[in-house]
Amino acid sequence: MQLRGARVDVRAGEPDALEVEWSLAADRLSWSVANRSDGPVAVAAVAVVARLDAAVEPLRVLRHGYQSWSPTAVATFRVDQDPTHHPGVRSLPTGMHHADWTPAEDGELRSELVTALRDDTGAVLVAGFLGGWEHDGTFRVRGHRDGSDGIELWIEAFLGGAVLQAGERRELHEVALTYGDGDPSPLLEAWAGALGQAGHARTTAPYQVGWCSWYHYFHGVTEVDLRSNLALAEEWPFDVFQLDDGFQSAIGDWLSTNDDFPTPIDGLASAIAAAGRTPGIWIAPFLAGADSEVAIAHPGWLATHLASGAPLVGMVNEGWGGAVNTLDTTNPDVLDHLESVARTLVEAGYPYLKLDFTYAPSLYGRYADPGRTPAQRVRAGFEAIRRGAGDDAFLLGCGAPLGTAVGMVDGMRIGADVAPWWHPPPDQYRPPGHTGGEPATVNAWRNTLSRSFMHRQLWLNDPDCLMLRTEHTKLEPEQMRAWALAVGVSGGMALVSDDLALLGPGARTLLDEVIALGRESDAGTHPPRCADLLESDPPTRLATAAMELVGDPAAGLAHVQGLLA
Ligand code: 9PG
Repeated sequence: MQLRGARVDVRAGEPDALEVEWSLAADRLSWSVANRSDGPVAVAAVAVVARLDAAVEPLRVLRHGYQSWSPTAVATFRVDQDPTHHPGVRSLPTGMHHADWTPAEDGELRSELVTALRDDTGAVLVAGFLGGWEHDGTFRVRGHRDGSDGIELWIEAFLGGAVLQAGERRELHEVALTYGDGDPSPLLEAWAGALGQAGHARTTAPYQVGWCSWYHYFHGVTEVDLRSNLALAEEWPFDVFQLDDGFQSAIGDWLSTNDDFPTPIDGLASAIAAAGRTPGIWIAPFLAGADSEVAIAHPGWLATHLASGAPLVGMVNEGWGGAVNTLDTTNPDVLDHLESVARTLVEAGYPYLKLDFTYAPSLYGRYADPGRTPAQRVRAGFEAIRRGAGDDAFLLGCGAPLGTAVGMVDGMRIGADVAPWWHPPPDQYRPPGHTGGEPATVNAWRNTLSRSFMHRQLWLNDPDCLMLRTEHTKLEPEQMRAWALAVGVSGGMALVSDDLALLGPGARTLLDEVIALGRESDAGTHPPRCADLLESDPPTRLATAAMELVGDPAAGLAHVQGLLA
């Protein structure tokens, strides 16, 4: 497989006003875009269209998802479709899973930030952007426009309509190209290492063991629940004790609690610290409900819909009473506010912050500074939070466009939410065309295996929580165990999310097993590798030097073989 530069494609208000300088070497694309006109130009995307010569089909393509929850797995060119190529697709629920939420072309496959291609001879190409904070990067595999049966690889810098002023030139993130044979894992690791180096990735936090309130109590959590689990935690090896969604007085008002939490946030942190645990707390920093004090006091802080001028919806969530809006992270006052919220939370006693729904400012809309790309808007929010939280805080990204957060977060959710079921039940909401991003343990399994190469190259992978209970769950005991083993072998963060009162000695033994597997994997010289990454969706295998997880994700069964089994 060889890549030859062919041409440039620009999507912009005035494409002829733009000059793209590019050089495509064997191992790297370097490029920039400039506005050569005497007026502003809005730029949607700039692409170098390369020919993929001598690829023997069928061509396998790793479709890497845009944000934490977006499914990442193999697809076959000319067989599979992009999920947006589906009737009934609506913008928000599917748009949150791509940089560019306009539907893909018929037959095109796309991958965000990085991709791995393997042809029928076993030849492998891994292509990955070496940055994700100035703009997003998307790979599109397409047939030739001329109707010949060749293949094009579009390497696209997505600027999302950012306005370039007259004469303005922007460097675009370089793209690394590497070639191999068979298993793409070493190349993916090397790319992640190079991106991590370019972005000063935070990869040295200790292995994390903890408790999280979400996957048993969900929105209904109360202070009584928090304190009763804290009282039972003495027997458990948790460091962090993290309160999730449900404590806040409103989405956007993170410093005040609701009626189910009579104690203010600093008092809750003191209670956790007094029990010898590190207090952690969840926020969705870039969202604000219409009923929040922040939105009422500062209506001008919200991003807006381009057409209607109404506040820009960032999420629709039944547990929050419906739609909530998006803060404008190009407004300096908003950034000051975010910095202050983070500082206040750390000062209140929370050195661990889970930052959720952070894709929101990437959404298409009107923002105070039209010159910022979607990636820059998200990045600015992360930077403000890091400024406020300080260098020592552990920040966990969630719902995050992955490339925007390198160097900002210590941990990153790399898959969909687990749930107390393996496959999504038939009545669970699934965005049309988009399966694999909705809460279900099989969806967490998929990305835990397929994104394993990021662990300790870009951050600590957070595969999502363990659920060890055998009541109040639709997970079969074997499924609960299969997921726990995957978390262990991944080497990623190990957080329990049960009412501890439901757990007996068996759960404790399993957690100890997970931690032993996890510490062994986490100490390896390279991240665990997924042998069937380009063969199976979901993948079934994940190996370190010492052990291998072998699973049947259709059934939710797994075992570990090797030294520690
Ligand atoms: C709290 C939860 C937990 C969880 C997060 C996130 O696509 N969705 O509709 C969707 C909703 C919620 C969600 C993920 C996806 O969960 O991942 O750990 O913190 O928020 O509300």
